[in-house]
Amino acid sequence: MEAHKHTRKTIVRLLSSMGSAKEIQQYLKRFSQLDAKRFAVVKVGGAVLRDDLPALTSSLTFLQQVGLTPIVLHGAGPQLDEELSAAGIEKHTVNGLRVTTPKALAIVRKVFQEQNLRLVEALQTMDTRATSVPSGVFTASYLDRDTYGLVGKVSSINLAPIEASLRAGSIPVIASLGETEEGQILNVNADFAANELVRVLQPYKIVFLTGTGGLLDDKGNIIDSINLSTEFDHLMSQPWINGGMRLKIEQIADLLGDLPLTSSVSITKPSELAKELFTHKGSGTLVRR
Ligand code: X2W
Repeated sequence: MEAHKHTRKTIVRLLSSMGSAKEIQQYLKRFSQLDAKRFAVVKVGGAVLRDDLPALTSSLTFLQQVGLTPIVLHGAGPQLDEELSAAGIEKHTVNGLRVTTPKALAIVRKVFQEQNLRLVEALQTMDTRATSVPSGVFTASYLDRDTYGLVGKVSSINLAPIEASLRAGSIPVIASLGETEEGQILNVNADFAANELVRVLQPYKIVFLTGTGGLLDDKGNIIDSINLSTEFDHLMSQPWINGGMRLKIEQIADLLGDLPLTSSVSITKPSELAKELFTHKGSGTLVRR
């Protein structure tokens, strides 16, 4: 691995404002010992790319400077809303998924590519190695063509571009576009794509970066942690749990069931990524089973 820009000592000093030097060192050691593929998958929502790009790029830069390379997968929901609406295409979703017509797909492809390059270029401007992987990872099949149109579900994953990027110590930045065996590009929901990638890679940390920075309780406060084995039923019976959150928790529960017990899922915001990774207390919402 190439010489790091900061020595471990400087890093520990930097981080010690967040937690004790000892715990930070423990996490650094644990993460550096993992196979690169198994460190972390970070899913970045389109809203984060829109509203919080500087914090996102500095957090990812910081990880690279301590010798860690996360795998980044991003969405582009709000950007798609905007561009499709500007093109006069009305938004229509079923079960939270965007019904995608051939005319819409052309815009979906363009927007995904633009957003992908935007993040890669923002990283490269900070001298952070990042590789654009806008397609070629997810083989997909039609989810239900009659209902959703050109929307895919992941059927297999090609790790080659991700592995090549990791070998070079470069952050793979992946868009959630899929492609059928016949070469038809399909629109894939970025959370679904992230979940499938995680199932294949079995990483230690799975982090969803969102605008809210965690799951919110009835008073709008971030829930620190959820232990699914003891709290799932209670949580699901709460009247304030809305549809989107219910779906997210169900998806995470499902995902955790397919992962080793050492893996955890958290939802936080870009500026708190290091705190989430390197401190016991973490940040945002930690979900465990
Ligand atoms: C999503 C893909 C983008 C996405 C969409 O068209 O909005 C489907 O709904 P976020 O920002 O992570 O939500 N695809 C099929 O998921 O982006």
